Amino acid sequence: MSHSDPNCLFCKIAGGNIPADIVYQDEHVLAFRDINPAAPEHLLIIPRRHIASLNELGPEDTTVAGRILQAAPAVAREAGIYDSGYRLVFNTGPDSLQSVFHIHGHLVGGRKMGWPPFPGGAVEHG
Ligand code: DGP
Repeated sequence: MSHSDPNCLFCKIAGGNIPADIVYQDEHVLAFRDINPAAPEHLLIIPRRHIASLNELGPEDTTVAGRILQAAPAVAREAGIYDSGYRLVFNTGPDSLQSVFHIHGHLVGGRKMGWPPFPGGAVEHG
């Protein structure tokens, strides 16, 4: 399987074919500012390799999955929220409203957040 999908927006950003405000990059991952920020600081951390979602992570992706997590503190430092705190969210599948099918961790911070993270807070089944 190819490591890049020519139709994937985030593969195009990783390949330098679409501009982005990149704040961190290394051999395995890059991080750039979300075009539609949901918090004062909102970065997306993506693997260079095309993986559609957490549901498609395979055993061969163990290293890159770890690299995404390991990049988070460095990205938070670049964004100035290493000490104040941040949250890392991976929307996966329809209920989460995932809209770009190339794994990305939303690293958000720069303000006090609520928990639970969804409006209402109550657990509703069905
Ligand atoms: P999700 O809904 O979890 O799949 O998040 C996708 C995010 O990607 C969303 O917050 C907006 C962001 N986004 C979409 N298109 C672009 C783009 O072209 N550039 C940047 N920087 N962010 C984008």
